[in-house]
Amino acid sequence: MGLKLLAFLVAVAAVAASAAANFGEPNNVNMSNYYYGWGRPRSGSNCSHSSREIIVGGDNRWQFGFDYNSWAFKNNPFYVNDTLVFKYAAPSENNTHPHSVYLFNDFWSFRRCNLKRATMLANTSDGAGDGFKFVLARTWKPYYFACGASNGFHCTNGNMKFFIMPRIRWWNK
Ligand SMILES: [Cu+2]
Repeated sequence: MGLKLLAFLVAVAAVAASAAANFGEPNNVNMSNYYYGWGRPRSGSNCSHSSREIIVGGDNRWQFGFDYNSWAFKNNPFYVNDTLVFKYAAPSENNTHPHSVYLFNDFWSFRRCNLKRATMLANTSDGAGDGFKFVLARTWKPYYFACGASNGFHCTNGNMKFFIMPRIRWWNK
């Protein structure tokens, strides 16, 4: 390696180190902290991140026709111990095709909206009031959600399906 290249690399490293120091906690930066902190916050640092409560669909809540696939994509990443809240009206005279929440076991059932082997998480009344809350408890395995109304019609034609692969939040471990 030429001396010029070496000097260049040292300069780049110095700039990167000072940049990292500027973004870190100002009173508490030394080289060992800096290296340990690279990529993930140190344990014991006062990060205020904690598990979140996320309303599925945001202001659109859980309804026919909203693009939940895009919603999930835009709201990534989701973390283990985050809580999803499904909000939808209970059955009534004006609501004759009420929503529900199902969990598929596998990708192909999800793709086809095949509810045969799916698990009902919430019935048509559970989404009223504060909504139905579901904690993302596991990781490395996707959750496949859908509405079960009209034998899968809301899933196939109403976009009421999405999947989430929760990540581990390192700084809570
Ligand atoms: Cu539905």
